[in-house]
Amino acid sequence: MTKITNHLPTAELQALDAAHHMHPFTNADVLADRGARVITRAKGVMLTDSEGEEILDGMAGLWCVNVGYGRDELAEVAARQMKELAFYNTFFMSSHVPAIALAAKLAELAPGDINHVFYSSGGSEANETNIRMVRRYWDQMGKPDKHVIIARKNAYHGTSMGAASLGGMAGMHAQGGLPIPGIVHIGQPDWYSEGGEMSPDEFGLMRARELEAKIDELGEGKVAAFIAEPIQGAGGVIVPPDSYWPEISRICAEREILLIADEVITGFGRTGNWFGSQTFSITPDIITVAKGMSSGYVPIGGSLVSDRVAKVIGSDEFTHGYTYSGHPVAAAVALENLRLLEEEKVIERVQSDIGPYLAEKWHGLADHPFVGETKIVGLMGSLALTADKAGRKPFASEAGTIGYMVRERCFRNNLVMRHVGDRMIIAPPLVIAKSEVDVLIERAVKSLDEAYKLARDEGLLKTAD
Ligand code: PXG
Repeated sequence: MTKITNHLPTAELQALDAAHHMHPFTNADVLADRGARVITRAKGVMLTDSEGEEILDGMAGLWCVNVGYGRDELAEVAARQMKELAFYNTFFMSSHVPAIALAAKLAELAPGDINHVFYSSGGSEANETNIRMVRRYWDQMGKPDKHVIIARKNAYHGTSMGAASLGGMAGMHAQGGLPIPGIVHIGQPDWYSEGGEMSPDEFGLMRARELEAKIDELGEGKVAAFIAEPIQGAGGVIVPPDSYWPEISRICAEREILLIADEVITGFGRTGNWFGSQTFSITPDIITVAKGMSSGYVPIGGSLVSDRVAKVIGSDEFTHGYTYSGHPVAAAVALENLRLLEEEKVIERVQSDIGPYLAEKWHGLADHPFVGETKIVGLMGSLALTADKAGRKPFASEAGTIGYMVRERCFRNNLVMRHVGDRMIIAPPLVIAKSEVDVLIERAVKSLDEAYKLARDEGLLKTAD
């Protein structure tokens, strides 16, 4: 066992945590009963907990630690920037060097005519900006009726009022009176669960054409924008069929609506390019970014905006902004993170080396009796658990029961692999080594084997009919 830093015993930490700390998306009573796993430090792709256990982080924190943990370069830049200029705002005709330098770098990296950034502290805030920005854009264009935003079921765009409304998670809409007015949802391109007898491409076209039908139903004069993640992340790493994005692009080109690509997860190398929009040949007007922008070392996000939209928005005062828009420490760390991604050729490696290496092993899991489908793009992958490989039918048990069983086994086997319903998902740091990929797969197989036996013994290997 490795030496652990001096801190309270785990049980005491867990008791204080349960007594005072309200966790996101957590039933506090269950947490109090089981106790949180307390992570104390991390290096590369490995986490260490308060018991000294070493855990392979197959989720890069929360889809964000792209350059891996423990990078001195980022810590040093943060310390330097705090000493030089810890904070200044970007309101009232002020600016500062880190915000300026990062904006210029983002403009260089972003695709097409996307050359502007409106900063936030994370993805939810950036999507709040987007809602106000696209509505304001059409107001300024003399079309104040174009305010409706079309989003998708099972999308995740954050948890603030607007962002959670854009999201298509029923459980979130059920809390807090959501969605807010002017946001509507169409179906998601999840062929495995919803494609029935259609081929993936037929289904992809069908789901894309729901956008066209929705625009017609509402009237083009009412629709401001369509928002979508290139690959749904929190929804279960749903990779759309090949036919989907080209058809969405056709519809967006033919209709007068803005396209917002939410790249909070797919940005900064996750799919093997700087942006998922490049991987799928999407031409958005706005890109939502956060997470990998700073590799999660500091909170920062933003809306990357096209020349066309920025010109209109900039022609009058946009009454919007956050105290921490372009925070100097966050901006300096993000800039250094982008330097690391670029100079160490991390993204090229995802595309042509570690990505294909992981993909081959990941697809190998399709032979496991528990696995119905494997999907992976760059370093984000998912697998569908099943008791019926050919029929793609869901389990008879409540959705997520089996996924949770596998996740529990992973937890015990020191692998962070998440479940979304009965899909398992991974998104490791982009710097993961081949030997670490081997460990990830080994622990995943062990966990699948154990959970499969457990499910069989408990009579849970049954499909719903
Ligand atoms: N858009 C997308 C596509 C996201 O994945 C957000 C916006 C919101 O970002 P902030 O920084 O406000 O959290 C996200 C965040 C999960 C999980 O369970 C995913 C996210 C956040 C928390 C949990 O997979 N994604």
